[in-house]
Amino acid sequence: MAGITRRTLIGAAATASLLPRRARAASFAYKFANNAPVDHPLNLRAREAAKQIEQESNGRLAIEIFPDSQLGGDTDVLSQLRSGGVEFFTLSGLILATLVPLASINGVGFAFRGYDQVWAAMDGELGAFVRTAIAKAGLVAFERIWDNGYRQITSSTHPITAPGDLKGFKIRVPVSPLWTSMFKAFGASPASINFNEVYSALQTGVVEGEENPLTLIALAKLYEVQKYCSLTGHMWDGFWLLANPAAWDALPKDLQEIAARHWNAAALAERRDIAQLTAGVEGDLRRKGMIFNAPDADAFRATLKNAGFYAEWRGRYGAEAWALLEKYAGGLA
Ligand code: X2X
Repeated sequence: MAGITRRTLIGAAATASLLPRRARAASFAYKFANNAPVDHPLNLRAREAAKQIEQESNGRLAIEIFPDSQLGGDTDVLSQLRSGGVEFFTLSGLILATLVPLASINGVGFAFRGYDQVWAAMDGELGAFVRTAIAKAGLVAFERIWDNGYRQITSSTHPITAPGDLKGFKIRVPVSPLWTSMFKAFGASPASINFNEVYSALQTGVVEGEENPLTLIALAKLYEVQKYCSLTGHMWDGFWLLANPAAWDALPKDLQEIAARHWNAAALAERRDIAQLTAGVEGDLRRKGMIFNAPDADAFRATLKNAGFYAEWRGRYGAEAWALLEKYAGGLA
């Protein structure tokens, strides 16, 4: 009965004897954790979907959203999800890769040339291949991945205009082997830090820079502690919505259908929101004082190739997975 709260059980026990047998449908109160700011589209759409799920299920499935890493940093919440302390969690595939190595494949540097390739791959065979690996590791992943975005590098010390500017650069990266490997290939000094500690790590100068989509640089107010924004677009990152398998299996089929339908629709709506926000956010960040530059991606791709980065990761993911990536992104190594 993982995931059913004490409150629900006590409530159910108190009323069960008063109700005819048929009406004694179980009700479920589940938690949904994420690292995004309260006003990020992920949270707007998750709240909206949770409301619809509760209404359509006549209150049998109530989902409380915990935004902004309220339940802990990502690697900690991943443990809570696995143990059943949290029932739903959106997590970057690259961080999920600490458990499911294949899940970082969409983040291979400079692979996807645009959103057409991203959604074709993630809604197509590459995404299906990753979800199979996630299922084998014992977690439930919903079909539609949510958008985080193309990632850009910010810095308090200097803009990144060419690969050489990354040499010795103290950059925060999320906790993920692929991120660390990529920035090491550029000669940078990456430090693995969960998102809930990024603002203070930048503020206190523990690191000089970080990288994130423009929407998060704006919504998490990273512009307050960063000066430069270099539009490297060095990888695309998305959030898999995951469920604890025991909590998911405890739901009757009709509740599973309702939840899956609304979660997947919310992911598609969130993708549109991010596209809209991203279109206007650079202007907002400039007005807040950030200095932008747009370096040439080809030079970065060539540096990774020469460092053996693509060959190494092809070996780690395996030929089959790599062929699926290249099917959508084009030849890499
Ligand atoms: O930790 C980050 O930088 C974030 C919020 O983009 C991810 O979830 C990977």
